[in-house]
Amino acid sequence: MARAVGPERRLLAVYTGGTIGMRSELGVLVPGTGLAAILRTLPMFHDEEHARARGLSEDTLVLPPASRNQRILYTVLECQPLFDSSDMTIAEWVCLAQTIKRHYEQYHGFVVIHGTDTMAFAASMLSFMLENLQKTVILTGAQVPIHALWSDGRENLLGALLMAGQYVIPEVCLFFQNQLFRGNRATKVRAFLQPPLKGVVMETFGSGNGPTKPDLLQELRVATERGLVIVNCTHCLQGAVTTDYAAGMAMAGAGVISGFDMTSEAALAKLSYVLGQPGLSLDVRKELLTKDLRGEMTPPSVEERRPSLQGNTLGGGVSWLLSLSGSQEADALRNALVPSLACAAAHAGDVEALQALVELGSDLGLVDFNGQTPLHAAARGGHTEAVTMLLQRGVDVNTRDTDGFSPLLLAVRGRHPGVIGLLREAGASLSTQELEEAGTELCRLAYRADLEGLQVWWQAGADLGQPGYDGHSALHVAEAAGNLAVVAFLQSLEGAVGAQAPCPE
Ligand code: ASN
Repeated sequence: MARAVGPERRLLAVYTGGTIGMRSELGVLVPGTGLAAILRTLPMFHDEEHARARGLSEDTLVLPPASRNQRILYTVLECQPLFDSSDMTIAEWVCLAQTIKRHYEQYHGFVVIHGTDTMAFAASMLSFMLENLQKTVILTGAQVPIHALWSDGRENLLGALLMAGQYVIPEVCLFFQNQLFRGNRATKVRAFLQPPLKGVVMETFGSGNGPTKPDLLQELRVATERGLVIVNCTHCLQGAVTTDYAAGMAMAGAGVISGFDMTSEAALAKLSYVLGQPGLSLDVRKELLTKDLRGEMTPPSVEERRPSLQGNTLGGGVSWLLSLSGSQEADALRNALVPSLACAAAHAGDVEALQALVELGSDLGLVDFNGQTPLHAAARGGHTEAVTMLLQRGVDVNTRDTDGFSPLLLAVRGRHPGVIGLLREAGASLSTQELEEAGTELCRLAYRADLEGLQVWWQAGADLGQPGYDGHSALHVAEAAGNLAVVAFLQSLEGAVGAQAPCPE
């Protein structure tokens, strides 16, 4: 990937349809024409003054300056007909590839505006069809129409235009939610696992094995850390979910609960039953799911239960460290390994392992390769006992990792109110950078009526009136989306917008 040079970069934006340009007709969303006309009215997509001064043709739009010496000009080519991408087939993607080929010489790069349902298929197809590609091709789209008050479409399309305009990436890429993916390495999973979903039954292969793609496992991990309960059932008619394979172990490592030999039907009923029980903690619910309640499953006997790999590795690692003799080399090795081991122990909530490290004379305030202390790891994992222990040992509550994130921010992301409370009492506060970046996230939560998500930000001391990237506040977004509970919550905060959770004494 190289930075593109030259004062003007010309892009072709091929608009194939998708939610980004859809309109509501008789209560359903249908592909909408005239995307270029909408973009022309949005200052973030068109600098009319510059276009006039430069005498640009009617069909050419120009972005406001993103860098001092370069302008990105683009033309929207609207396909006919426009598609909901679930109606697109190989024939349409061949047509799309031909369109890019026809205009290849005229433009520096290409943005394909596409529905999200089959965007990953389209990107994969194009990556094979566009042979010897020397220019950037980026697909993007949205979950919400671009003309709505809050829409991810504006961020996505602007990001795609900027990436395609400013960089030469001779590949088919996909840009979504601030991330650039290789086109044939993307999968649509995002709406999946998001609130208000509380539980999921997953059907996997063989003895509970699934793909071990790091991005998929990361999505699962983030969801389970946020409190989503995921039960893993095999789609095979016989046998049970085990951790015999690395692929199965990866699922367990991501916090997915084994459904052993339960049928998916029983798992769904049990999950609904357990989640519906009032007043239970998340841990108790998870525990119930692994127990045989009505003869629905055969949990392994105690002897069969193997300690988790994490436990083994940690326990083994710590005792091995303890056994190292005091030579200079051994000490150096120990010092190098301690921060990572301590973070792993903290992430697993393994207070005993942390204690063993302390007895070894280790400093639990040291940072690992990501600049994280064990407090980051324990906060992210939601382990109040480990957090308490680390705070008592004087680990700095406001250390920022290499991304600038504090333990408090990780606890907010993981939605761990208990940990947030402890960190705030110990004097943790979100940095200006963390607070500024919260605005867009708050709007997203308000749009999704995710009250719990907003509450943890408030508990962490964020200003819930912080505007998102387009200047709207969470309250505006909640009002426009008709999310009354969120509106009531935001208004109930002292002074409505702008209120902050009091910092504990
Ligand atoms: N059904 C839409 C499509 O794929 C979904 C979207 O774009 N978000 O065209």
